[in-house]
Amino acid sequence: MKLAPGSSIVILTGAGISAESGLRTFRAADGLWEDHRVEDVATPEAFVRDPQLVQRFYNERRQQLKNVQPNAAHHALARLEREWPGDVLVVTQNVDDLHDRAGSRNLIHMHGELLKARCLVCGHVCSWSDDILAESACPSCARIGRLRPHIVWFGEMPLELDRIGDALERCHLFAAIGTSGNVYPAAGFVSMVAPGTHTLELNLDASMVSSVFTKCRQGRATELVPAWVEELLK
Ligand code: BV8
Repeated sequence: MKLAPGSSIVILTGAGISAESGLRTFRAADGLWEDHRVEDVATPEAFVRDPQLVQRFYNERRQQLKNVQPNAAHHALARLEREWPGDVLVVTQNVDDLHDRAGSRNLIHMHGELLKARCLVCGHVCSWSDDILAESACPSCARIGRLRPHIVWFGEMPLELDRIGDALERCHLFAAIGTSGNVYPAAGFVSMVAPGTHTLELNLDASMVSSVFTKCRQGRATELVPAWVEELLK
């Protein structure tokens, strides 16, 4: 793929880019956690109904982050951002910190971050690497037991959609990596780019929106992504 230097690139990533780091994807676990459908745990209603269950779901996943590392695909995207003579924006659906640890800076976590907590009283968002407990206090307003994961649940508004929409309209290349195209509005991004924009899907299997992309490559992210970055930078 030949792209003029200075072209801008937007890359959407999903759970598949973190799979080879050992973090389970949603579909692989057929969307189940402790016999609950993820869609039933990752919702504001679930948090009201059973806050301890929802906190435990995120506390366990937050703890998991301490045992995993970014993989070659995360590192390749950070290299692309450093070496490409144009804008590179990574928009991730993932709530892990693997892109951050790989060195991606121009990065949007559109579904929030496991390593952040948000206060239900004052709205303060802070870094949070341990369990969120009933006795946890907000560092800003000091309220006890009013912290939630800074995560976008189903039915909630994803973050920074305006900034993402602008980048999609302006980009010359849109790539989606490791996402099944089930979850909106992320799955609709490929249809938001300007006519004539190159679109590429890198994924283990076909996704729900593969037919919309001008090019699809199937395989593991740790193989496809470094090879694709090498091709672009050549
Ligand atoms: C919104 C944080 C309005 C949580 C997530 C009914 C009621 C309410 C809402 C809806 C409804 N019907 C539809 C909706 C909209 C809903 C939605 O899309 N639901 C789906 C289930 C139908 N969306 C929302 O609610 C969103 N908000 O709509 O608000 C709105 C609309 C427009 C504009 C403004 C406002 C909010 C969605 C965010 C939910 N939160 N994450 C948490 O993590 O706990 S979503 C969560 O699931 C992930 O973040 C991720 O986005 C999604 C999982 O998707 P993927 O990342 O694609 O992962 P998946 O496992 O599915 O696929 C992995 C892929 O990788 C596979 O294809 C596989 O082949 C591939 N793969 C595997 N291994 C590898 C690999 N590829 C390469 N290499 C490998 N090694």
